Amino acid sequence: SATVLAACMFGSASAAELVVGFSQIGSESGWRAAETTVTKQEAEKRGVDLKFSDAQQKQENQIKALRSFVAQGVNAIFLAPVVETGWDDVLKEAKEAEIPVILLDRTIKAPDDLYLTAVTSDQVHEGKVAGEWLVKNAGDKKCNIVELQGTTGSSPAIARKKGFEEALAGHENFKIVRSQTGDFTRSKGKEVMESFLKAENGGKDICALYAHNDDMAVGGIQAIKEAGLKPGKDILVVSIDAVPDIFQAMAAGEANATVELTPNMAGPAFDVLDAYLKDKKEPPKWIQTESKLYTPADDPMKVYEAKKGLGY
Ligand code: GZL
Repeated sequence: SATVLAACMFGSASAAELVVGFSQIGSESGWRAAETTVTKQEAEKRGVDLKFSDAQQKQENQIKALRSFVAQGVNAIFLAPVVETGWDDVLKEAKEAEIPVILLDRTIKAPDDLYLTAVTSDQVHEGKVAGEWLVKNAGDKKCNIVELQGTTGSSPAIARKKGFEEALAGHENFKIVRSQTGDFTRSKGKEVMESFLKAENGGKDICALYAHNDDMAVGGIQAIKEAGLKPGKDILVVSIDAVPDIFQAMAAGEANATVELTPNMAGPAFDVLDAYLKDKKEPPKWIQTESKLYTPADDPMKVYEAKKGLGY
């Protein structure tokens, strides 16, 4: 736009004129919906003109969106990359156009000069915290675990599996007997859990469900109940995100632990972008957000009330 052009011609754009293109994966989970809400709120707070694109979880739509942002001459791009690979070409185009790219909530496998920084949690740590809770709380009997993985090829699915397995190492009585993607959605999580229950003696041989996000866990809880078993008791339920609905499940005794992921990746991203546009100093390649374990001992309905309405 003319304002952006003027800003570019006469020095760096100030926050008032900043135009940022945001390629969001979609709204597959409550957590992702909250991230979108918070990103728009953070942009509003800073007077940033946010160009928003929802890719319906398709990488080709994200690549199209990035090309359109480059053509528009935005000042910066935020990208939540649905999968880890396939970004080099389009990120090279953004680099040639001297448009900095900041990754939100997921990482990619690409030369790190193709993006300014990544604002994400430590996803291996999240999986490890979930696994350590289970090892500590499932008793010393044989514990057969079923795993609902996140989107195939996404950094959280790869990392959360790795961290969880690290926690199980050395504890021979804990074993992942079935593992399949539920694509981070409730409906797919329920569908896959139904198949796990059928395959494992109606669920009687399953000690625990580990889901890479709460939405798949909530779908799994539904399937466990429909199979006539008690989630949270017959089958322990451990997941990640700390969205409001998992706290309702905890209050009902149907879920046992979740690892919190903040939906506010945009705040730190805008801060590092402002600093970079001012002094062109390269920030660290990773801005890490904190994780926190919640269990039913943490007054779940109080947490639910606090989180409800934050855009989930
Ligand atoms: C993790 C993020 C994941 C959430 C899911 O950083 O990418 O994507 O855990 C969402 O809820 O689908």
